[in-house]
Amino acid sequence: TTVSVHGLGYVGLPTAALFANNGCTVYGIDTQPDKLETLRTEGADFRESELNDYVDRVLGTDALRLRERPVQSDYHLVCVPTPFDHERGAADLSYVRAAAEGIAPKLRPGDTVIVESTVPPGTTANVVGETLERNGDLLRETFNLAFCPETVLPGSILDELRGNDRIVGGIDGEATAAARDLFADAVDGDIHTAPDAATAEFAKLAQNTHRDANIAIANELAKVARDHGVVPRPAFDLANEHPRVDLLHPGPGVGGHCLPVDPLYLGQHSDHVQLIEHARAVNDGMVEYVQELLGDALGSLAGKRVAVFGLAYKGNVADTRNSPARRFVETLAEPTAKVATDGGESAVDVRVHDPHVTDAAVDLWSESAALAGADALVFMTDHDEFTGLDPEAVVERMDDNVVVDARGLTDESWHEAGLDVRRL
Ligand code: SAJ
Repeated sequence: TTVSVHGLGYVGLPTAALFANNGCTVYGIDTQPDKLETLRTEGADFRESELNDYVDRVLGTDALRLRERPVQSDYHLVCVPTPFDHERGAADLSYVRAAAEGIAPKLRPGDTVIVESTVPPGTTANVVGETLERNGDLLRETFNLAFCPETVLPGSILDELRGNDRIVGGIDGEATAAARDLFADAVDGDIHTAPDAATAEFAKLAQNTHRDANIAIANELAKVARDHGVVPRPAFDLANEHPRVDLLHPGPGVGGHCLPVDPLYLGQHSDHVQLIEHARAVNDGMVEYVQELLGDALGSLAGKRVAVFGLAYKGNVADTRNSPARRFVETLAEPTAKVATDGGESAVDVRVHDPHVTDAAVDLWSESAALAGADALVFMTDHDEFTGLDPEAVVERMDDNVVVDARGLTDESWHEAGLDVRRL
């Protein structure tokens, strides 16, 4: 079986390796020559070493060949980005269209095109189907077209890629069966067939919307708990003792490139997204709430030095896309965050420390330099490194003693060390 994977990002490249490691001949296609060159010379560069080995094992061999342009294949998998265009309030499908335009002239009767990129319901049948038909010689009935969403969790991509169940939905029964055959051979999870492509597209968006809304209820309950003088997390643990209750973790908001945008795709052709939109707003508002906690604890932010621990969007990853921590740092550093004092304006001195992030546009400090002389320490990401911190050593380095813990990393010992901890 020959498989072309279009788009070699964090989903496409591991997916290409999956099929190459399972006996298929795979063409990894990416329109960026630089990316291909880097892959050829340096190999995979994920933060998951097992995944790098898994990719590197087949990269550059006959099993996984890198190409800049589409080639003929039994299967074409589309794994390109579909960012949300906030100005238009719609998904940007230009990369999906471009991939389909490239595939169309190579398509033979009986070949199968599978979309993996997250898209608004209807995109596979309409946008991709029409683009393939318009740019090639084949009628829709002669090739197979299906949607099969990726569900890998950044941080455990390899395990999830091989182990997760998959949903497949074709534009007809034949397409569903063809897509099912491909994945059934390669993954350990079950394959669930959807009645059509739009249902599969919807199911993917429903998964991330469900998670986003559940984090929103956790965040709202955490704020309400604090209003009642109740510390949220112990209260949540108790509530979760009930067999049908499963509150998620409150935090400084929801980042990454999936949860903050996927729910918005559902609003593209529907006027019934009230709770979904509100959940988004609650999660986005958490950055401001953490700032309020900090302001309340310090009195005034003017001229204060604040150590921010964590810039990544979640624990143990290096990714800062849509990160609440990044937004928090940017707003603290903004001129509006400067508070007028007698001598004029005095900015907040923000020192960010993140042991995972390397390529940030934000200046990064070592742990000890960030803490030195700090008035406050704010935990914005739940990296493992932070749970091991010794509160005695922290209080020693700091000037003042304020800790805002937006991730539930501190326990009683932080209070006992003399720190004024504000916990979300
Ligand atoms: N978060 C909380 N509280 C929680 C859980 C998460 O505040 O209890 C925050 C995280 O800190 C982070 C954000 O939510 O900022 C998202 O993190 P995540 O680990 O929930 O999810 P992602 O965005 O890394 O990956 C999600 C996953 N979707 C689901 O779990 C339903 C993953 O399986 C998908 O493949 C991925 O989106 C995707 O590509 O769509």
